Amino acid sequence: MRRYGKHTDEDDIRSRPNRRGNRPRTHIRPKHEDAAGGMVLTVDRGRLTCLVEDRVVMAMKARELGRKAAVVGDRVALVGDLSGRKDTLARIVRIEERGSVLRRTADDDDPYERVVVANADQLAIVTALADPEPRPRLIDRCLVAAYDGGLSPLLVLTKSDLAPPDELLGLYGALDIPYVVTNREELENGDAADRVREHLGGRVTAFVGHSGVGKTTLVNALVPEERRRVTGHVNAVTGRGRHTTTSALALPLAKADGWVVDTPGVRSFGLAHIDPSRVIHAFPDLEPGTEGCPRACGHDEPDCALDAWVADGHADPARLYSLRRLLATRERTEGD
Ligand SMILES: Nc1nc2c(ncn2[C@@H]2O[C@H](COP(=O)(O)OP(=O)(O)OP(=O)(O)O)[C@@H](O)[C@H]2O)c(=O)[nH]1
Ligand SMILES: [Mg+2]
Ligand SMILES: [Zn+2]
Repeated sequence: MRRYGKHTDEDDIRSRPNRRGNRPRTHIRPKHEDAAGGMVLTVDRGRLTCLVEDRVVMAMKARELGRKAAVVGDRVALVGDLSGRKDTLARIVRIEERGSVLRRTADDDDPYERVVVANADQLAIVTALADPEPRPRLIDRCLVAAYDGGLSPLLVLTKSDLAPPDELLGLYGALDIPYVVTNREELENGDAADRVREHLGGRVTAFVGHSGVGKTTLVNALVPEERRRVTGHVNAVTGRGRHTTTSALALPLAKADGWVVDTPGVRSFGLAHIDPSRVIHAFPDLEPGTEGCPRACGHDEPDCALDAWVADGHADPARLYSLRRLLATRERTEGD
């Protein structure tokens, strides 16, 4: 598939040359032979910061795109001033088809779906081992969203200098999800970035998790100079004056070997858009146990086969508890 190629519309014979202020009078779209390919790095109200080749270019969406929104991670076609010089503004004339979409709702009963990031291949679920306390509930929800959106999960457990990872690894170790454990010292000597980087090559990885778990700290360790280059400031993470991230930001890894996307901390990861019958796919340790379930089992009924499966020692009871809690919250909010 051509992602960055030049683009010609076939139905634009009557449109005029695309001079400033000289728009075609019909619905016919102007020709964008000069369009260049770019990646949306961050969005601030109507302003989109894009990377075009190696230039950081500010852009706005062309009116012809209508209501379709470009989001972080989108591959777009741009025309106009692509110099990247101060006070220039390019136009986004096309949003390429998305390879994946990570969505969430604020809560399970919130009908408003937001796209967190487009085209991500991997979801790094960042959880601090302490400060803030780990909450498996959010991990489970992120796993559901990842599997549903076509992203593969990576578990990143931070702050092992404050608490040991054993309990969480006990819960998620059986899932065959790749994981990395990091701490303060390894952040400082570069080991944390190195170990995380082993999982990032050639992919677009979105970092999600509660506020304060260390997403930005880790992203900054992975791409030390990129944030400043793209946003013009460092967003210094210092003890008391900590900056909480307010919008998603995609940054290229060195040698064009993939991308990392820092995202704002979430309180919950609403799954209103996901069919409850798909939730079980995020519990691969339990899924084989559903073979003995009655048809259309909701997995919280008396004849659900999962109780026996867990009682026989095939999976951790805490995981069945997690599944049922997740299904129950989903159901309750759907009912009202
Ligand atoms: N002790 C310890 N502190 C850490 C570690 N990683 C990050 N921190 C600290 O945790 C605090 C929060 O880090 P951030 O990187 O801002 O967290 P975040 O996930 O980006 O938070 P939001 O942007 O609000 O979502 C900072 O004070 C970091 O210095 C770690 O491994 N160990
Ligand atoms: Mg942050
Ligand atoms: Zn069942």
